[in-house]
Amino acid sequence: MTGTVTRCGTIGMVGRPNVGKSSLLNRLVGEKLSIVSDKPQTTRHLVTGIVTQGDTQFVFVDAPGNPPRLKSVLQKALNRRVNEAASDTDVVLFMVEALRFGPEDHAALERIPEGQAVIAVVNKVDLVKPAAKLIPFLDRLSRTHPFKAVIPVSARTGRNVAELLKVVREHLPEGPAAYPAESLTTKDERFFAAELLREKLFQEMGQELPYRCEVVIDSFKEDGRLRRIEATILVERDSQKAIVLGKGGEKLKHMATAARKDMEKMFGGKVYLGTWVKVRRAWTDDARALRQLGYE
Ligand SMILES: Nc1nc2c(ncn2[C@@H]2O[C@H](COP(=O)(O)OP(=O)(O)OP(=O)(O)O)[C@@H](O)[C@H]2O)c(=O)[nH]1
Ligand SMILES: [Mg+2]
Repeated sequence: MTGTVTRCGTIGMVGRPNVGKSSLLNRLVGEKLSIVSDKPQTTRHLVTGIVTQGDTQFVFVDAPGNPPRLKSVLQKALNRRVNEAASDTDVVLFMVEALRFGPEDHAALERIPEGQAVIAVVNKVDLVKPAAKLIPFLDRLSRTHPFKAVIPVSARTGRNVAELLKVVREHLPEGPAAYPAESLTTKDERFFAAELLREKLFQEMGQELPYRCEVVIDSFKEDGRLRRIEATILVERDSQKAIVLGKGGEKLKHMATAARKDMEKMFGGKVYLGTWVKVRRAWTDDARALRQLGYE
């Protein structure tokens, strides 16, 4: 019931890469919306996750990890997205990993404009043993910035996530819901199709290659209950294309199958997924190519 909502607001999720922003978004919404990997800089888009609970609607905005070094045009575009999540929202969750606060975390905190309401979220507390080790860390963190609150959580186990929602609610503006109560996101299936395939590249390829890859959906057609999706993986060099394909195309086949299964689960119906690999030289540093790929 949209009419009963009395609080609604946007919550930006920022922090250095790999602290678990996307994992927390997924935990909060209860659906896997944002792709996750153990490699930094997995997220490249602003992914909205909507939670409607009682009289409150939370609109979370998962952002890319604060780019550690600004080299490419792509990283500059990611940086603008971080700024958007940090500035154009009602509240910011500044995320760090338990027992770790380094220069990259500091840089991410600096990016949040003065006067913005910031809640520090200390993630991955499931890794802290014994738990008492966390206390001095929380204490030190709370002295680095006038945070509204410092909340330890685990996106992995869900620990304290309900408490986090309670605290966030206190900082949301009053007003009616912006979206129907059953909405989970503002992104469409085409977006998630590209993301799920990109996730497999992050999970299966080596340390450098995922950063040279992008996924473009060439066509997305609904044919009765079947979704026919054609996707192209862009790489920067022929040698990278060979690695993505693997021997006899086996690697690509394996990744495409995993992505297709995830899509079927998310969309609740059969998917045909056709995949190609194409070389687009230096796309990560080509402003025109990036604009065409949706990085304004
Ligand atoms: N043990 C543990 N691992 C976690 C937790 N949350 C996330 N992770 C792991 O941390 C890694 C990074 O998680 P992501 O959610 O992709 O992190 P992110 O901050 O969105 O990263 P970027 O998009 O690259 O900025 C993954 O391997 C996750 O499985 C947690 O609460 N506990
Ligand atoms: Mg992420």
